[in-house]
Amino acid sequence: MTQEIRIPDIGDVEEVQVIELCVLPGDTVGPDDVLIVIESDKASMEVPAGVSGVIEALTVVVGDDVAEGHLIARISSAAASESVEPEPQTQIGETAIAEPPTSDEAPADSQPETDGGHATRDCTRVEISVPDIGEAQDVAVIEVSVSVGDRVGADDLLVVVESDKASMEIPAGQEGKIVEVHVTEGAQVTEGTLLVTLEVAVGSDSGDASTTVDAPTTADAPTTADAPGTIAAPITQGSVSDEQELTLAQKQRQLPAPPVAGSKPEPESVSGNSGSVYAGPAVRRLARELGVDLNNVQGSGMRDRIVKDDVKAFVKSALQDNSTSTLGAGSGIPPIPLVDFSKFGPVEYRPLTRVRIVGATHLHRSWLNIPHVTQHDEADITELEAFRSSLKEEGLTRGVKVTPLSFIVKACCYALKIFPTFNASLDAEGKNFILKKYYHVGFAVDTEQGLLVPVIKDADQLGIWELSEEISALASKAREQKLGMNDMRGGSFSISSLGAIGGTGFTPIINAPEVAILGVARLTNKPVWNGTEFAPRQMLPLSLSYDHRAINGAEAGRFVVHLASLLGDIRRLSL
Ligand code: CAO
Repeated sequence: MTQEIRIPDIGDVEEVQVIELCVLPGDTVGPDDVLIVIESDKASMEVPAGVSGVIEALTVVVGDDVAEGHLIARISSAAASESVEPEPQTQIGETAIAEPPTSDEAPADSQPETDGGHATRDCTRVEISVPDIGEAQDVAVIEVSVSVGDRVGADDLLVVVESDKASMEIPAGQEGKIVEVHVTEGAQVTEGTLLVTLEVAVGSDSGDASTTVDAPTTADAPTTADAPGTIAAPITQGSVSDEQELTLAQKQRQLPAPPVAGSKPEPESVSGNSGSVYAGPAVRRLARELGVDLNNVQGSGMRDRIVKDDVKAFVKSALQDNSTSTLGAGSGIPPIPLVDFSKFGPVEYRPLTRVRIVGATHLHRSWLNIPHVTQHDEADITELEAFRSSLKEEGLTRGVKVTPLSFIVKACCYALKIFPTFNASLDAEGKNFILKKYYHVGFAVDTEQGLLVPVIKDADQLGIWELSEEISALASKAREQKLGMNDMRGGSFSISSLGAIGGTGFTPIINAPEVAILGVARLTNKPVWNGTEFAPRQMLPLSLSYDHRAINGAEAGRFVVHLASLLGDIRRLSL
């Protein structure tokens, strides 16, 4: 028989939009399986099938505007029925468009046709009571995990009870909908005390031998018209002493012994972590699924027992912490705690410029992704400086200032040709070098807005005058905020020169995805032993940071020694 599934009562809202299709034609669905998700400007709702069967056709697509009664799907089902309006399920944390119908106002086809208040045409009510609890006379209800209207699966926890020796979880044992909850937390109960009334589809496994699991049609279904099925709920038990003979209708899982009043619960292993936690199997299962270490969760139940809501609140709070902290989180990196500095003295908030924010992200990414090592050395540039001085006059005529940087760029290009893996990137899998056959050298410029790295294209093909002009032009453009994206793209190696400022060495951060960067510190006059005597030499500190995944220390050492030798004898730059 084909059943037509329509949009249910959506309250005051006239039209909602289909935002998700959760099934495809040919899919087999159960009553609780969601067919589509609809959304108004206030809430989203899941629309379940309401019946079991196979999807014949979906009659909506994502983006459709639909109203109450609109046909969603046709389901071929063994159960005889006419058009079905499934009960909407409101998503967690969102406002309902329409209140979900209570058991008394459920849609026509799922509404029990009462006979004596309990029997239905295709549903029946099952009373779930405290099962055999052995010798324990009275046990306390320490957790009620369901409310009226909740849909539960067979494994879903209804109630947790606790004696002075053990705690027991009482699951539903079958799929259905909670229509009455008869106990509250703290209540004393004993074997046979009525806990919950569940409405279950006839044909589902009620635990009653007269109910047939595979009998979906009304005609085949056994009638339970005169009395509600009453079953003792299956339980999962805690560390019950041997003399307690508990009847366990279903699977048994170990619970920690409940704490003696005022004492801590027994330690229990959670996901391989030892810890003293007081929580039942369902909570532990949820914690395992979400990767939560229960040792970190504060229980809000009786005697600090951890309940499901505590685990959910813990996850929510952890997610919020990660998304609000700008100081680093995620990837298992503990975030730096935010401190209210105004408690210690006056403070001022000054926003970072966009250049700084973008730069910070880039630097952070590189630092976190690349194992950096820095190799330090010194180049004797006494002869280079003498030559540079000799160019000063000509430079004035040309209107170009030649600084050590132009020679350093030139020397780097030479060294990169000898050591091609420094003018490279690693591929995504880290299994190949991508060797670049061009030499585009970026250099850091300190601007008011922050650090910018313009790129000298084909630096290897430029002479010292041209390099000096290019450096000066790009640095001016950077300081005037006139650099275009093209001026900063395509670098294959970078240089950061702090020589004009000072310092004896530093660790520059690699300009990823490049694999190396040269830091240059301030030139100093030093006495250097020449084999016979100490002579004053102009020594330039070099600091090469390299990606240790791509470059070995020995290679880095050779690169820097070679670079220093080129700078030490610039005649070699013409070879
Ligand atoms: N040792 C000693 N003096 C040096 C030197 C060094 N290593 N490098 C440059 N100088 C001298 C220059 O010769 C020049 O002296 P004169 O005016 O007497 O000729 C003076 O310092 C100023 O040079 P400059 O800064 O104008 O030119 P530059 O080519 O050396 O540098 C630039 C250009 C754009 C790189 C530089 O101005 C700059 O912005 N540097 C900062 C880079 C930076 O912030 N790096 C850190 C990034 S990572 O955190």
